[in-house]
Amino acid sequence: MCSPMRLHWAMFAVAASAACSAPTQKATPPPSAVPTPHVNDLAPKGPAPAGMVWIPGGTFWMGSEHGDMGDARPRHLVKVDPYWIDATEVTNEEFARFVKATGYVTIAERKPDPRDFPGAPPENLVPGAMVFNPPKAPVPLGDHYVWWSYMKGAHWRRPEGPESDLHGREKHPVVEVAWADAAAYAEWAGKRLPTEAEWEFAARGGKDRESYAWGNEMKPGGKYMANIWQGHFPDKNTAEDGYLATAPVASYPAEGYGIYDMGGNVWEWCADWYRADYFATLAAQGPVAENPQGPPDSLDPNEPGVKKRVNKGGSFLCSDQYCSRYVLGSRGRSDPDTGSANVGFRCVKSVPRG
Ligand SMILES: [Ca+2]
Ligand SMILES: [Cu+2]
Repeated sequence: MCSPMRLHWAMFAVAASAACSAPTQKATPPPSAVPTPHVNDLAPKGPAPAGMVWIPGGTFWMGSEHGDMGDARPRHLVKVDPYWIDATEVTNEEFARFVKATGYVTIAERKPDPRDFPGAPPENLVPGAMVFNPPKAPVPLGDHYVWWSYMKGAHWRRPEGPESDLHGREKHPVVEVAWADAAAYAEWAGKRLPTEAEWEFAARGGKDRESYAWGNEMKPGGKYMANIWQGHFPDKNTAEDGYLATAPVASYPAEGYGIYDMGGNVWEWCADWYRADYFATLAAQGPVAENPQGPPDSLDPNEPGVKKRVNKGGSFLCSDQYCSRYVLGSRGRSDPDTGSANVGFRCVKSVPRG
């Protein structure tokens, strides 16, 4: 746990990323033993659960060699079993149904327990979440607290704080949810959070090592394919793609498997703990990692004191100037106890074996 006034947003601190030096040693098996990436030729046994899409599973190259994203290296082969995945991010109206049915109170709405934050001044122990608070002029990109702040009274129903509401945003992705809130929703829905491998396999849409969920071209035909950031980050958002902040889910074309918003809009919580060296560990263990569930613990070398969960997909704040995490295979991470204005989730469902 961490102090609510000292929240951890290293996933935005890419410019200062010392995490990008993961070891890249890799056991090289003889060529004949290297499995071929493929998508299973497997049809579902029953009808699709409402709002979900069939992912047949298979073997794929996971990770990215893009830029300085050291934690996304090396590319390594991963095998995943079939599953169902939500076609869209979980929306505000869907999350509202869960809250209404269960009376669930999200972490951002709960008063922090002083025992979890020894030494924190009492005035800081107030419920809240992280909001994006852009500066009026260009700023150095080394300190993300310049544009992120902890807002008292911000939570999923009031994403920008007490004065805000969800009017007109029923079909936008729910945000300001902590990891446990997302997991509680998933359990209620008879689903679960995806592993990082399942998330990335689905985002790749059956294609091999493409750059984006929609292909290799950033703007095919000059059109934006995802809700990301245009303009000078973080002071000038031109919203050339139509949206300043979140967009209603499925506002952009469907990607490979018929799912939406796997690049941009909001980051999505995955089940896995985050370790910067996890891909290197898997690559060193053998030619194919089978259904990886994430490391048993977390280590972000930038913030070793904070255990983090994996986020995937980037958000409406991602741009090529700062954090181009809409690139397939890239990784984000954040403190699971904290909600943020640009982090949501979607769920998956396992397929019974046999
Ligand atoms: Ca945008
Ligand atoms: Cu980003």
